[in-house]
Amino acid sequence: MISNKTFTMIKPDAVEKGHVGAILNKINVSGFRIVSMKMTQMSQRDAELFYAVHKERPFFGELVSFMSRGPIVAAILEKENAVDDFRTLIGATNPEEAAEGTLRKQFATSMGENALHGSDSNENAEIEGAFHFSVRDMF
Ligand code: 3AN
Repeated sequence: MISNKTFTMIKPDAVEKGHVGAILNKINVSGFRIVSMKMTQMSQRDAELFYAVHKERPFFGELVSFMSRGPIVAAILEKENAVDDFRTLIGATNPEEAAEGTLRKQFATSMGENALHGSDSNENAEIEGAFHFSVRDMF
């Protein structure tokens, strides 16, 4: 099934560097509608829960401390084929492998500090959106 929603976070590195406006503009002009959005900071526990699927990975501790070190911008986005189209827009996890014109190519600095999150499936988009937003914050 093709879902029309995905979930993203502009990560602490991109917020710290002042890239929020440029990233949101690129998201808008790429045809995504903002359904929900907020600036927030995840606690260490929030980050552990959000990334629980990665808890056995060697970079888990680094990922949790990075994602909780400063504010993020969390958003639910709507577009036809949202999950796949947004993954294409952000580019590969490793910015060195990210295609020209992608957000990670432009704004990410490393595998860990890679500027944005994008859900990898319709099911995870739903779970991740619900982690940050209640139904009354979806427009
Ligand atoms: P993506 O975010 O592209 O779906 P995942 O799901 O493989 O990538 O990884 C989740 C997050 O974990 C990444 N966004 C990145 O911040 C971090 N991460 C992945 N691989 C590494 C790594 N080798 N070293 C440090 N952090 C990593």
